[in-house]
Amino acid sequence: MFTTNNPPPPEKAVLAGLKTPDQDPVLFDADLQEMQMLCTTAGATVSEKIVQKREKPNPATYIGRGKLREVARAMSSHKCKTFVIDAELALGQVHNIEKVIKGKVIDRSQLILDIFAQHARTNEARIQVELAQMYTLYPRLTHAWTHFSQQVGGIGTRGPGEKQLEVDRRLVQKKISDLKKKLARIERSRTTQRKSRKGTFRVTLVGYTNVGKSSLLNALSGSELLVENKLFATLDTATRRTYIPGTGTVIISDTVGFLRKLPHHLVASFKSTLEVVRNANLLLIVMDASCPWNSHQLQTVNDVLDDLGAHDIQRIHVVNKMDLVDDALERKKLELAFPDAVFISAFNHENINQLKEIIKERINEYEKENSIAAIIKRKSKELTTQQNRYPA
Ligand SMILES: Nc1nc2c(ncn2[C@@H]2O[C@H](COP(=O)(O)OP(=O)(O)OP(=O)(O)O)[C@@H](O)[C@H]2O)c(=O)[nH]1
Ligand SMILES: [Mg+2]
Repeated sequence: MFTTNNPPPPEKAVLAGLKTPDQDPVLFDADLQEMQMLCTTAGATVSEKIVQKREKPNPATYIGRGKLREVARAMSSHKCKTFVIDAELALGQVHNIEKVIKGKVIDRSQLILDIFAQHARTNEARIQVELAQMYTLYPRLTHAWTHFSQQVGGIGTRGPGEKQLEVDRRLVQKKISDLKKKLARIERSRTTQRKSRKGTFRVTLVGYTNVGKSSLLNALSGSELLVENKLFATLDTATRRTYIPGTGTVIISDTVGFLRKLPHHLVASFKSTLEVVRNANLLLIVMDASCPWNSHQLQTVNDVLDDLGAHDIQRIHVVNKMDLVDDALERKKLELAFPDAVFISAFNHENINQLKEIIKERINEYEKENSIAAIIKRKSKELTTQQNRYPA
């Protein structure tokens, strides 16, 4: 008997988005294109994109019922069973949509969680993804039972149902607390490692997903971290030591990429991984020169950094993938849009030495400021001792 090891054909999906009058049209296009890239990353090809213009979402089905029937027709003509929607759906909406399309519907959070689950390689990343899944499951559990008792109602839906809900909720709560304990243990061992590296200057790479953070870490340190044309290729913090001529060794860390409308449970679960952002002496904010909405992406990055409490850490803006911009006018536009940035290519090493030079200057300034701060601290301590010895 012959067996073939061909991988299964990619799952097909119909993708839809809702355009409301209060939305920025540029951001709407960016979001929909991003959803398509998320689908590809998750392993599905988008057979058709459907856009509905509406004043506001339909509370029962999110997009209108007529449009939903159009989705169902598209799914049947493309022979696909998956409908992906650029929205956060309530469980009731999931049920109502699935009844019409006779297939499964996936919302933005679910799609992102699925990618994170596929890409989690280390123990810590797996625990963080599981924690985010539990956080998502918890309110849905309550909703599922409430929904059930409202729908069926009356005799038979009280006692045992409520008890079952209580049992399920307690199980999820217990799981959440176990996962948090495991993460705390990993975090403690990381704090010990960090203490042993105390004194070395710490540079952390941050930025939107797929802009080339891991590629830049490789270019700066000669490492070979995984680089992929996929969203969220990196979920773990990789740390490397590298030599910056004129100053010595620095520690450079790579981080998980950011995304607009990232499910907040996910950010909460990845907080300990992102500690490396708060503990940095210098942030390199990496951007993609070839992305038409890079300034919107920068806004998202700044918002997440504020959320993480990293607003006062000094930063260098780095515009990467300059090898993809040959047009002189386009280069000029980028220089005007990001006047204080360094323009590089991690791919062909354009301006990597210039970037190292700028990092060196920042380290020198930091050390100067630190030594001035140390002198002020020492002098004020001496003054206090003197005042205590010779009170007026
Ligand atoms: N042309 C070009 N492509 C680049 C450059 N830097 C990175 N890339 C490509 O961009 C894609 C993403 O690169 P990564 O380094 O994985 O990006 P990342 O920011 O670490 O992505 P995530 O970990 O998924 O958030 C890959 O296909 C890289 O080959 C560059 O300077 N020029
Ligand atoms: Mg990466």
